[in-house]
Amino acid sequence: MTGADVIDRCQALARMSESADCITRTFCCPAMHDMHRTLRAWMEPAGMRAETDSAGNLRGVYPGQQVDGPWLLIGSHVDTVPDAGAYDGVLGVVLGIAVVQALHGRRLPFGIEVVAFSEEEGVRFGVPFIGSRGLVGTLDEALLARTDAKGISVAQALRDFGVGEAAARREYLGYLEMHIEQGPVLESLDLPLGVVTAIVGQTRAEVRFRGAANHAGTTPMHLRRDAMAAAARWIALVERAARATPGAVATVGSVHTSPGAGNVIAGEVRATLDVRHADDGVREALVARLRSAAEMIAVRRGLQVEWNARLSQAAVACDAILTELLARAAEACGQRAHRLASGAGHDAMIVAAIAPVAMLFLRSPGGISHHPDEAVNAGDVEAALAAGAAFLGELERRYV
Ligand code: HGY
Ligand code: MN
Ligand code: MN
Repeated sequence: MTGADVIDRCQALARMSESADCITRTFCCPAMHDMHRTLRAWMEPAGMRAETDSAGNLRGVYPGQQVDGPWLLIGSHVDTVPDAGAYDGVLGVVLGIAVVQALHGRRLPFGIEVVAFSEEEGVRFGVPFIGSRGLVGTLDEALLARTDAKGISVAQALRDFGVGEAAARREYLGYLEMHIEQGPVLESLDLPLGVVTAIVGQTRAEVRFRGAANHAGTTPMHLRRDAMAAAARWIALVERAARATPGAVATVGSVHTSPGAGNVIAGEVRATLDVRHADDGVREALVARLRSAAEMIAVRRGLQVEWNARLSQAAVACDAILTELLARAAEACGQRAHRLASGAGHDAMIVAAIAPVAMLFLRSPGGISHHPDEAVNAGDVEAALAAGAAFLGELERRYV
């Protein structure tokens, strides 16, 4: 396959959406059925047996030379944020299939499993990594019981989707995730590829400010308990505190207000919080500060605040040996393997609990991601494909 073929496949998958006018594909949505059907139709001619596991992940199994040999896991996620681009996650799955297809049926000393993780973004249930948690065995009862905005639980969503059995437990020698960088670093260096050294840690939470809804015309300013005004004050403070913490990023990306009318004081505001830093201690200290700031603002204004933790994911280092092999593979294909950390979260963070992980980044034109203008260059995809194939060669030399 060429780089352009891979891009065409990503574009074909982008048409599978919950929305008619943009790309939105959340966990177990109907469009995910089309997605699986299409991925299966690509996996099977490449020599893979495709199966859906109990967490809704599609797994393409390409056995190795020995029945009981180790496995290399390659993949990424196929869910998206709302109004997404065509490449975040999907590209890594399509590239994984292409790398296997390029073997033309040749068996390696290890099997390969290409995985399309069902959920990574945390959009539908507020908690990310449902797919990779399923694969590593940490999709627990509490997470299965979590409900979406319509009151449907994760377990029910999986039942409604019609998932398969728990997949056979495999021993993985490693996990390779190929992903767009989603930032400007590689483009600024004029480099097609990069090798990830570590993925920063992240905290996600939902913060609820509860005040009192009342008439916007008759309630004097000093007698209000305005949840919106409190939330606004806190959001401004989130930005200030993150700016004052070198290396930190903090985002309030979504706010729901109720009752939500122009002439009613907001009685309740639910805000999301996403905080990231390479140093877990710094991240935790910043989150603690933001939490006490929310409490102070609420107390001063006679409101209640509720802090619902959604995720506290430690920073994860990529495996030194696999990363070195990946860099060597990229260099053997004539690329400079620039090392960089990932500010975005990836399934590799979760898979790292059961296997050494390595990540290859592809340059993101304009540094744009989580946006419909997300793009990738055909030449860079071709370079990634070559590096992926060379990585299999590096592993093969180690495992014979
Ligand atoms: O939010 C993230 O970092 C990733 O894109 N899911
Ligand atoms: Mn993403
Ligand atoms: Mn992603």
